[in-house]
Formats: sequence, C-alpha cells, structure tokens
Amino acid sequence: MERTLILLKPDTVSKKICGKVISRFEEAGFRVIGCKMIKLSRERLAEHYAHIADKPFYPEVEAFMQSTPVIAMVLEADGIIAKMRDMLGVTDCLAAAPGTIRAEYGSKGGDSKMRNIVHASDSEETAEKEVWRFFNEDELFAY
Ligand code: FUP
Repeated sequence: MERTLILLKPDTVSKKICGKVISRFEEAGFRVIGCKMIKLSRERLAEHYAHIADKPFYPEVEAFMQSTPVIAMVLEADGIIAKMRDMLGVTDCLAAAPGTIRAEYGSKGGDSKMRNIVHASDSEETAEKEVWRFFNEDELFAY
C-alpha cells in the first residue's frame, strides 16, 4: 500500500473548496490516514521546496504558501502517487487536462503555476520524506 503527502494550498483554503477537493480523493477510493491544519514556517517551507529555492519565483511561492494555513493530509491507496498526480493534472493549471482538479479549480491567470490548489508527492522516495516532514507517527491512523 502506497502513501502520499498532500497539502491543500492557500488558494483552496481561501476559495473554501477544501471539501470539494477532499471529496474527489474519497470518491477515488483513497483513504485519509492523517489530516491537520498547519501554518507553514519559513524553515519548513524552504525544506519542502528546496528544489525551487534558487528560482526567481520562490519568494512569491513562499509568501503565497504562508498567506493562510494549509491542510496537510496523508492518503493511502495502491499506486496512489501516480493516481493522485493524474487526478491533479500538471503543475500549470492552464495546461492541466480537462477534468483534472487543477484544470477545474486552479488559477487561469498569470499565477496559474503557483495557485494550483494541491501539492502531492511526486515519487515513493519523496513521499516517504514528505510524510515524516509534516506528520508524527501518532498522527497517522490504521483503520
Ligand atoms: P509540482 O510537483 O507540481 O508541485 O511542481 P514543482 O515541484 O515543479 O513546483 C513547485 C512549486 O513551485 C509549485 F507549487 C508551483 C511553483 N511554481 C511556480 O510558482 N512557478 C513555476 O514556474 C514553477 C513552479
């Protein structure tokens, strides 16, 4: 059974569509095994986005990701990492395939790569690191 780390980003929280997005996960048969609202610190964000920290757009991403709390979740299902990325669509909401979460709910403006609704782990190796970056063992539930 595979796990993935999800962040419902500040655009999702601000638009009050967390429920709609979580419904899509539940309808796909993904099991929520951890869920909490958190304010992302500068340090944790820099660790999470280390691969883009030197990009010119990083300061904007940092301000955006700290603009409201986010909802962090761990979801579980067979092959969930690839299934979740397919369900989200590509990073740029303008390029995301019709029917994907980013195409449906994401920004269609100049910030379409940043305001893209959800973060999801991109590989098993990343997922393992990301789950433990945001959750302690006693915050994950087997049921
Ligand atoms: P993803 O795997 O879809 O989260 O995409 P990346 O790891 O490539 O990007 C990390 C974050 O940087 C994303 F949340 C979006 C943001 N980003 C921009 O704001 N502008 C860009 O040109 C590329 C990425």
